[in-house]
Amino acid sequence: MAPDRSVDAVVVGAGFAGLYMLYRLRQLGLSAQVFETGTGVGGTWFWNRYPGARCDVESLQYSFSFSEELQQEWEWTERYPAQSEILRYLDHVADRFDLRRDISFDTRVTSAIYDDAAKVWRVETDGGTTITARFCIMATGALSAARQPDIRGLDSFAGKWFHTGRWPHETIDFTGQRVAVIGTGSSGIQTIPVVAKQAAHLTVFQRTPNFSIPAWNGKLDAAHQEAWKADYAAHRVSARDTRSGILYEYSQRAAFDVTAEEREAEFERRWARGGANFVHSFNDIFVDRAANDVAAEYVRQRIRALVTDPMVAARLSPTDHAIGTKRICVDTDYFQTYNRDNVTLVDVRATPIVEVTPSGIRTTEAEYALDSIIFATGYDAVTGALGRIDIRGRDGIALKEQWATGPRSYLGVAVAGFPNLFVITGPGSPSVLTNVVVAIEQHVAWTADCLAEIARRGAATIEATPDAQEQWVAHVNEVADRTLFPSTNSWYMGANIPGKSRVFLPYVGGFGNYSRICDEVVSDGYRGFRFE
Ligand code: N01
Repeated sequence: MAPDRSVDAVVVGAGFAGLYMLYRLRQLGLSAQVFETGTGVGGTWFWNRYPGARCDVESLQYSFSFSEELQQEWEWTERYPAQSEILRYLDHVADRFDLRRDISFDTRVTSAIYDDAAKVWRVETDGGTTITARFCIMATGALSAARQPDIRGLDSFAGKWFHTGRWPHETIDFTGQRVAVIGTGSSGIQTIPVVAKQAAHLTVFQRTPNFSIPAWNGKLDAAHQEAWKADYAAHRVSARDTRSGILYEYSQRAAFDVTAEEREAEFERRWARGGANFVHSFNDIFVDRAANDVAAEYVRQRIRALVTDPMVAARLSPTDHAIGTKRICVDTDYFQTYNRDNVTLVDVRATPIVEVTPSGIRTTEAEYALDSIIFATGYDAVTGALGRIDIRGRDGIALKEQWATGPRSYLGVAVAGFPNLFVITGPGSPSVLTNVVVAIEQHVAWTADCLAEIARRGAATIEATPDAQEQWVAHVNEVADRTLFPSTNSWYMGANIPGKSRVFLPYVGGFGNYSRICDEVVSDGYRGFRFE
């Protein structure tokens, strides 16, 4: 079929990644079309409107650095930004840089097929549009493909049900209702305390307890914001040199280099400061089980102190995984919420959910009458959004088939056999282990520079070589195997999706190291890539 239109680049997604990519494409003088499923910009932050939704990276760091004017003019109000504030920020970015005119909203890309003869990507949408583009850039997000577990009987439920990652736009008021939350990851842990305050009764269905550190969120001090902004560029440079793209206090000491009292004091200090900084208390927490155990035990001790009922405290205490190997949660009053009279914790590992009935949820032990069910059951992470698009490279090979035994990419941004395809924060890059805005800016800038290089060389395409890809995949796995991450059944490992291969999805070698590798690849004449 003849395409409706032809552009230089198609971008899929208008979240942080898609917006910045569009900005950079325009700077290169390239024509671009962005497709976005939502009716507005924001990506993950457009959809995650659940009560309590908030970022656990601090506002002043979880923001774009590419425009000095933007970072100076935007005023953050809280230490950790609420979803509504991030969305306002992204709306402001879209308006300020006049980005909307190249974005088609309410449009899902269904396929992207490479035409080898014409050397273009043929992109189709659910609205029936076909567009061709030399470059296809996937800005589809690592945590955007919401996962709804297949629980028998859900269709029969007479009440309402929601997924945290696909929250409706109207205000949902749970006042007076009997509400269930299924799932106790970051989303569940944020929404539970807020919903508990509204609902007549809240029942939490927990399969695996999680480690969580208090956020101690609050209003951002104006003087602090001003001082930070006075030195913004330098803060950004320092952040980019760290392991996770965030200015945490990364300890240089190992847990057993200090006495038990010093260790305890360090955990106390970090707990009092709040946030994910806690897991950097010592530099061996992610690699040494004994070091990890002492940090984990400190948190369990805190849970026991916060939760009045010792049985409930025990149920809330994680013992099946090393702290940090599932994404550490950051909360406001999470554990204390279980001291409320209107909150019940159900351990669905001990008494699994059998079915949803018209009036509620039935476990192997009891039936719970409900008006609403909230699924905080997570995502088909990192590869899920790509898997929902029919992406085919040379010779019609499907990305999904090529990745059936685990994703294979070069630097997490390019895939052998898929010329001129770029994946922003793809598998095999630091992505979800970092401040994702920092990771996005680095990938987008790298991609933009690459497009400029293609033009300079007068090349038609760029493509990762199979050898470079295999070496990168081996390196990604080798680095992961030096840590405790693969020991845990987490979404980082694809373990939350039935049938998904067990591979550690992101690159754990550290953001600073990773971006140096990307720069070296470039200064080495795009080592591992082939221009045609
Ligand atoms: O998802 P999750 P999430 N029956 O996969 C449970 C980011 N994020 O949306 O562990 C019963 O972590 C599942 O149990 P188990 C952040 O990176 C950031 O909470 O598989 N339970 C688990 O408890 C985060 O890590 C922020 O045994 C079921 C939960 O559902 C990532 O997004 C806020 C079940 C899913 O937890 C994902 O977080 C929110 C079933 N059938 C999210 N299926 C901040 O910045 C699943 N579960 C603060």
